[in-house]
Amino acid sequence: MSDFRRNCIERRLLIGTFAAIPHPVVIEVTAASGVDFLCIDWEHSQISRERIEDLIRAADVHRVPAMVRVPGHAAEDIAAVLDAGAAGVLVPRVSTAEQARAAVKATRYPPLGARGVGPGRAAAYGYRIPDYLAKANSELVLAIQVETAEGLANIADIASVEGIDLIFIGPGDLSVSIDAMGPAGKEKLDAAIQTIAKTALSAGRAVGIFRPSPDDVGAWSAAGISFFLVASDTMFLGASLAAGVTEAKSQNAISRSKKK
Ligand code: 3PY
Ligand code: MG
Repeated sequence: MSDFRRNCIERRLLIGTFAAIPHPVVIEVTAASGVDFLCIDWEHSQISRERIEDLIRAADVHRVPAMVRVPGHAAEDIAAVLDAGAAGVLVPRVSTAEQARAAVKATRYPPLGARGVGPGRAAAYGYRIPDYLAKANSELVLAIQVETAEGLANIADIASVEGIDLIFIGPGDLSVSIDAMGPAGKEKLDAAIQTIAKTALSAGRAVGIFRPSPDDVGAWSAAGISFFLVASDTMFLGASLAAGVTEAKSQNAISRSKKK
């Protein structure tokens, strides 16, 4: 089993971030930051299928596991990123046990699933297909996102699907779906997150969540959540730029309103 999958399953604290900028330099900078893993976001960015392979390659240079959030449930997309060498997949908007079973089928080789065999990068372009087939099912992480009212209602059935490693909570979509947006919806949203986490943990699944900042990672880890995707490369870049510019402006002795 890969260290990444073992750490996920054994619920060790894992801190990662989303990669939304389609350039290998950004992946290398992110990988060198100390993250435990990163997740290339094909759902909510303009990263192309071809570019994903180069981004995974850049993460591999630093030996940082790179998983990919696929745009939807298509088996072809899951196969494409795994063939490119992704360490796992994150499948968004899983709302039923049937959808969870389809994700398992697309991710795992027989007898667990029905993934097709191909000479992609993951199998050393065909040189090591038997080696890859022997280890893929035990090495690849399958995380599914529960982030809809329907998914919340079906969480017990979803979490019981064999072959799923991790239930990942998407608080943004969940808040919209259950009508719990903004400060007014915080209590309702937190209760829904707790329900998903508790149910998934008692079904033996690890639990992950997206947080826009690291501020409450400690609080959510106390609820048994072990896998965190904290913000994204674009969000960290924006926050860091804004803080730097604000600081530089605050130090400037020249008044902006001074007349010529
Ligand atoms: C959400 O919050 O909806 C997400 O998908 C976060 O990754
Ligand atoms: Mg979402």
